[in-house]
Amino acid sequence: MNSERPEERDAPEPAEPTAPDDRADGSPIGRRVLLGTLGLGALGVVAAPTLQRGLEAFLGGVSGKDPTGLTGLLPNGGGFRYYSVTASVPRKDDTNYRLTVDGMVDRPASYTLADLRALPQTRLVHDIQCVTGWRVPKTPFEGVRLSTLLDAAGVDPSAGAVRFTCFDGAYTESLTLDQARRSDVLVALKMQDKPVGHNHGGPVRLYVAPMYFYKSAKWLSGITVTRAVRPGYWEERGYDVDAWVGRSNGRDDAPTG
Ligand SMILES: Nc1nc2c(c(=O)[nH]1)N[C@H]1C(S)=C(S)[C@@H](COP(=O)(O)O)O[C@H]1N2
Ligand SMILES: [Mo]
Repeated sequence: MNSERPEERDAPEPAEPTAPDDRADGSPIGRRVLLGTLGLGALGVVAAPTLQRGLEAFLGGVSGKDPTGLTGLLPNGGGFRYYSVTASVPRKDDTNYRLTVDGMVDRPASYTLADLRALPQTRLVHDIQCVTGWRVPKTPFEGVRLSTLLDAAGVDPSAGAVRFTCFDGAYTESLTLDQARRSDVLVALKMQDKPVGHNHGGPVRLYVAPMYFYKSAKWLSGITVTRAVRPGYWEERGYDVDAWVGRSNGRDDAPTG
């Protein structure tokens, strides 16, 4: 990962679907040419806000360049970038949100938001670190420890991992059971002391404090206990399954958090 990535900057993003690499040297022509060859250039300009994500997710997949940083669209005051590998995500709320826990467990379960709020809540404050370089210091997350849900489900002794699925229909993540049982891994209902908003993966996202932010799956809908780790969305595209901040993905200079 080089340090020239535009997602490390706070400048507003242009409305046109140029890619980070194009903006880095001030010359968007490369990506426009690529869009043209796909026959999507004009459409991309008209429908930029929605289409950009799908396009860049796709282009990121073929270009192989820091794909987790390509879909950042809306820098805000807090320094976050919103990411989604899909063009749109359904909204879920108190009426229709469910989190299922299944797989190698004795007691599969389905939690509503009210169910999750009724469980003990843990608040953590650490720095957030995206693997592409941007970082948000001291960000509070609050929710139910993943270990609480795993204990409630009764994990089969021969299980070794946990797989996470999302109601965007595309993103997946995974942890080993040892990682999943850490006290700094949450099923988060709050971020920055507010309910997790839709763009940040609400109403419920995973929060894996010691790892790069791509582990923190947004729009969490399923927790499946499995025998072994199955690489997640970005991990099938080259990122480390063990995403410890500062110890993976070729970086050893990352700040703690
Ligand atoms: N479902 C889903 N979860 C996801 C992603 C995504 O595209 N889809 N992107 C990941 C990456 S690469 C990062 S850096 C963070 C971004 O979270 P934010 O949008 O709240 O800043 O979410 C992670 N979780
Ligand atoms: Mo990321």
